[in-house]
Amino acid sequence: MNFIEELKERELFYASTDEEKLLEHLGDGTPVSFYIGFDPTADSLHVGSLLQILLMVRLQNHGHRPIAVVGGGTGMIGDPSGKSAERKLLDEESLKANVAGIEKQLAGFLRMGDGPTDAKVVNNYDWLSKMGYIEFLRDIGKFFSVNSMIAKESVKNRLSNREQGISYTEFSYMLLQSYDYLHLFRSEGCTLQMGGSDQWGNITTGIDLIRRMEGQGAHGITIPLLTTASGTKFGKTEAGTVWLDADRTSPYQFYQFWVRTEDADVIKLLKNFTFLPMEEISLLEKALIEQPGARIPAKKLAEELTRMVHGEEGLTAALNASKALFGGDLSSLSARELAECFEDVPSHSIELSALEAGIPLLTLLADSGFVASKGEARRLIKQGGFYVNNQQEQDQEMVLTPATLLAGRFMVFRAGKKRYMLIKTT
Ligand code: 629
Repeated sequence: MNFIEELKERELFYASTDEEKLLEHLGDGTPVSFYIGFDPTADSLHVGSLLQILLMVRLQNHGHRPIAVVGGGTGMIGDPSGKSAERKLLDEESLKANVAGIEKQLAGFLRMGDGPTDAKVVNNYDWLSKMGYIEFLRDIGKFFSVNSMIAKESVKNRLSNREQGISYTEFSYMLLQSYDYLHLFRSEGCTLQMGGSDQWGNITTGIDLIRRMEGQGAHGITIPLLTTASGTKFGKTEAGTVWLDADRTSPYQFYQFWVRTEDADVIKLLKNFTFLPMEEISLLEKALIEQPGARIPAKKLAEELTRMVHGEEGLTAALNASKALFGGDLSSLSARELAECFEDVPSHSIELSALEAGIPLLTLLADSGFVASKGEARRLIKQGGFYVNNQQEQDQEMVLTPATLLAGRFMVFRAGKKRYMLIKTT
């Protein structure tokens, strides 16, 4: 199956330059060098950029050569594509940290090296910063017509909006991205640029520039921007963006994001984000209809992606943490995982020094408000419905000490199947 067919089958095709020529180019037996750019707006990529990284992996699997461009230069300017307001400029120090973070992540996903289909990561600051202004206006600017620039979607939207205009800086962004493509065409033999559908204007101006300066054709492919069936923004939770960096979004939170995918979205996301064969996805689609409550496809999606981004270890940690609210073993969870799992349950703080002296269980149960009185606490324990750290506690006279603490900081009370309280030490 050719690359375009594969993209279409996976609901990943939006538009391309001449499809016939493109397929001929990709199918002529020699590796094609292609690129996707990522501006360093944060020190980590997120699930939206993950789709683009996987797109590079897909084409690399077809025997082609990925070039991941980190926009150390373009990131200083700010792409107006898809943005309704002028961007805040990042200071140099954060920019530098962001470039380093993103470079590292990209290299982790792609098969890197010096072979003909091995990937490389480059930073456009390296060539854009060397370009002088006069030289740029003379040699590059001459090939751009302001008349057609103002007709591009990214600029048009901001011109028709009186409050949110567009600065000359952002207006110039498409010239820089076009120059990148020309530079990579010349220095790397790069003949294909891909991106989300918001990048169409920037990609096609680059192709025009290559045609006019080099007299040769180059290609472009865009994929759809991610949306959810319910119209919410993809890749966001109440806690904000879902990042690929484990320090920003833990493997547990990452797993939870995917496992909560709505039924209406899950099959599309399996096609978009996983490398599972289509036959397997069809079986999951069947399971969605035949066992609607079991959430088999969402679990599979979460499992595949957590493993892809955080490894087998990250997946195991996420699965263990996901069982915490269902009576699972808590002893292996980190302080962070415990805090995240029990984020939404009531909590009560105690002094570590008091715990060191020993606190009778009945006293803490009543003081924390977990039960209304010591009498109620006695009844609960006697009936066998009380758990400390998900282990049944039947001793009414038990005295709590730091030995009971999880990760040196927490205790978890539970009544019956579901009612929890997190005890924190201070
Ligand atoms: C220099 C910079 C280039 C080529 C591209 C770029 C970045 C590009 C951009 N991309 C978005 C980003 O960085 O702004 N001008 O956040 C983002 N991209 C992935 C997809 C996208 C796009 O990284 O292309 O469409 C999101 O899905 O918005 O020489």
